[in-house]
Amino acid sequence: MANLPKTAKPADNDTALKPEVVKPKLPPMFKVLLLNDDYTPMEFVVECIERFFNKSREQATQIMLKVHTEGIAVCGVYPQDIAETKMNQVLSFANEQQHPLQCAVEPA
Ligand code: TYC
Repeated sequence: MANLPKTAKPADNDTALKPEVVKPKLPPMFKVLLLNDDYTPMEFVVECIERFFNKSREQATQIMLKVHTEGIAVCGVYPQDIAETKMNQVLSFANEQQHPLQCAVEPA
């Protein structure tokens, strides 16, 4: 800057050379929740969590017990389309087996 002649326009050069900052935009995330009820067997809930949320039997059991004792728990957090697909998979599977298990999606 100090050696530029008075007539030079350093701002033009600065703009041309400025490196572009690329900020990856992450999608909004959604929680998939399981709700407690008095009728769905614990084993069936564990099976759902293992199958649709890719959890180990131990993780699935902990999540099921959280729902059972606290009324609700998060099974996973995903972009909206994936969260809704998982919710629908749980609801279809529960319906097929005639269990009243409820599942919901909400913004994380
Ligand atoms: N409360 C159920 C029972 O005692 C078990 C259960 C757990 C049901 C989690 C739903 O999302 C649920 N059989």
